[in-house]
Amino acid sequence: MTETNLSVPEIHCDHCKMSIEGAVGELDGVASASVNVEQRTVSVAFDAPASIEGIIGAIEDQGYEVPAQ
Ligand SMILES: [Cu+2]
Repeated sequence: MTETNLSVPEIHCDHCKMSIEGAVGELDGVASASVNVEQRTVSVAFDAPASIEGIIGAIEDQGYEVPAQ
């Protein structure tokens, strides 16, 4: 299991939290996805076939920019 903590500065409310947790959480291989609104971070635990790139893509598909970490 890989755990990552991504900084997503555009996160600002519970809607962001629901959108991102929903999109990342449904990816194959993702065990858990948790947004911290105050810290503007997304914590993800995953195994293959999920990947960092795929997780970032899912967040971007929800309309959030994910800066280089
Ligand atoms: Cu929001």
